[in-house]
Amino acid sequence: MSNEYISMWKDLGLNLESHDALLSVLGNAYTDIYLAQKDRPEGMGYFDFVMSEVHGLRIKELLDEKKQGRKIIGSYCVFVPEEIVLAANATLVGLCSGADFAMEEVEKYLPRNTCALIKSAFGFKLGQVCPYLEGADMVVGENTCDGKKKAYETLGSLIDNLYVMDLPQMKSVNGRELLRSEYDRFKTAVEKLTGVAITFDSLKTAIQTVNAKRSALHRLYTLRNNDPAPISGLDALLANQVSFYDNPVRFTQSLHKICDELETRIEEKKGVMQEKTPRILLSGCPMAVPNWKLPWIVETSGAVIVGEESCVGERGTRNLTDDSGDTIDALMDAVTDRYFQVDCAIFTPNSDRLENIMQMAQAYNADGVIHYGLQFCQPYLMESIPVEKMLEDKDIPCLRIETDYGMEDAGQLKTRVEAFIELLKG
Ligand code: BJ8
Repeated sequence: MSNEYISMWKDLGLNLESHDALLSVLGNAYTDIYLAQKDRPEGMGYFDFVMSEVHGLRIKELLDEKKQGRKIIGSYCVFVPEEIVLAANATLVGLCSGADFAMEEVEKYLPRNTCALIKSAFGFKLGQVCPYLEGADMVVGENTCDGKKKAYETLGSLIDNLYVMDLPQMKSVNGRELLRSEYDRFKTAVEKLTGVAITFDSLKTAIQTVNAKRSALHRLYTLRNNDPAPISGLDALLANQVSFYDNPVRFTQSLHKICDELETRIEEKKGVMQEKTPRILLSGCPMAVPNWKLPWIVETSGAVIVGEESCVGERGTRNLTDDSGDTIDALMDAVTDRYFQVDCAIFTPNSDRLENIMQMAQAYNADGVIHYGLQFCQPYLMESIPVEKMLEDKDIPCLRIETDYGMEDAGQLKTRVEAFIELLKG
């Protein structure tokens, strides 16, 4: 590890010993899960590099930007509009994490039966191992599920720059009004933080930048409907995960390069697995880095993942923001309308999600759906039952998985996934 990085982490207040331990676990998992895959597109080399530098070069870049006066805003949810952040000349980074850390400490602050995603966020804070969190000028929490909502009250006692955004629970006229007023309030807070007034032009440009990133991801998603699959689900998940950290313009260019390569692969009928490999749609809770357990189990059990109905996937990127408005007010409306379509399970009722799952299963020719619910995540575990029922009614097999970030259940999960894949082979 370069001395430059070590002093950078020290200056951020990281616990160097714990941070080393985390990086070593992350590096080993990446080697065993990602680098062990066969026939990966060459363009994935870019994402391998980004991941190898996720706490190094990327942090240095962000800190260099900070020296130039640019602010960093961290978020735990796809309801935080990147458009508004970019328009104020700030950078948005994802803070959700997909690994258990400092769990004993965490359980002094949160009940044991809290989902792994929330616990992980606390573990990374209490263990002082997240340079994104430590480097952020503002951390945005959101009133989504009860777990997060209440956890932010406690997180606010551990960090001094938490901003909490209220969110509607229903897709009603009032709900939409609440979202719009919360985005106005957020815009004002970001302007205050950055000292930059958001203008019509800066918001329009930001919308176009974020739309371009999402469109590149859409291109990737569409290419995955080919058989043989030109890219693994693990690698596509990685692209989605990296989209939360990377510079958006560079990310978009790199992803298009991979898509060019995938198009050639498709023409040559070259895939990561053989033709007619069972195709799985994953649906449910978001998978943050380094939460690769279930995709790894699925893709080492004889199936390929062809889509992610998740916030680290299509739920987070499906919709573009209309940039055709001719006033700042119209653009703020467009931002609101775009996010109001996100079909998170915190909404009630949430029938859009069922329709979107069905649409994705059909578009990607999925043979089956695996619903991924984190233990103690009531919104997604509750919704998994109507999801399964709807799919069964359409003769699409569904396997409901409930798990956490630990590896203790990996063997048992593999047995269930293998049995499901056998069923799909029929
Ligand atoms: S928009 S999915 S990113 S809230 S897993 S913390 S729901 S108990 S993450 Fe999410 Fe925004 Fe919705 Fe997406 Fe709660 Fe469930 Fe835990 Fe969750």
